[in-house]
Amino acid sequence: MSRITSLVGDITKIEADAIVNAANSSLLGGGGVYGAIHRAAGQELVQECRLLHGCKTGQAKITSGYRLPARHVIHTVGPVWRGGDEGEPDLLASCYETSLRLAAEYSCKTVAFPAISTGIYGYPADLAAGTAIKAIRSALGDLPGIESVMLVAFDEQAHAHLVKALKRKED
Ligand code: AR6
Repeated sequence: MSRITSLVGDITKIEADAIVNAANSSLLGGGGVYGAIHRAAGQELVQECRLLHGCKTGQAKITSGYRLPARHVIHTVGPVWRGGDEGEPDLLASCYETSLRLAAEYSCKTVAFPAISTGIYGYPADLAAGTAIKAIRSALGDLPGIESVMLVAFDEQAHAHLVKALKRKED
């Protein structure tokens, strides 16, 4: 069975060893999935984020999950979509890869991702789904400790892009 699955839902409700947050490089403040995760986790999450001194685009940092059902939050910074010729696919792939490597370092077996960069940062959802799945497949090749990666779409339309990309053969 594939270690990668997709579902429609609210990532703040997912019981995984780690959920991934789509943050900005300050790791402090924002709407979208960031706002939802911080509201659900409580004030302590932003306090820990202040100690991290930001994060570069394409990189990831980890904190505790506080009041979330998830044990950890991995904060990654996706690229802003500028048309696709400014390194966006590599940076987006790097978000997924570095998040999974960090999860494995912290012995996480189950990890849930939102569709990074596809909201406020404007990355087209179909392209983002393909890049995400390719990067996850590649990273899982040498991360045997990660048993399950859940891709959490916020609505049916976003989910359809994931389903389509998951059906595609490894490319
Ligand atoms: N569960 C799952 N997915 C969600 C949820 C949720 N509760 N809420 C939103 N989404 P965005 P970005 C989806 O804008 O594009 C922040 O303010 C949403 O529908 O949250 O990476 C940061 O601070 C979309 O598909 O993240 C940055 O400034 C996806 O999550 C900036 O936004 C990502 O949308 C990052 O922008």
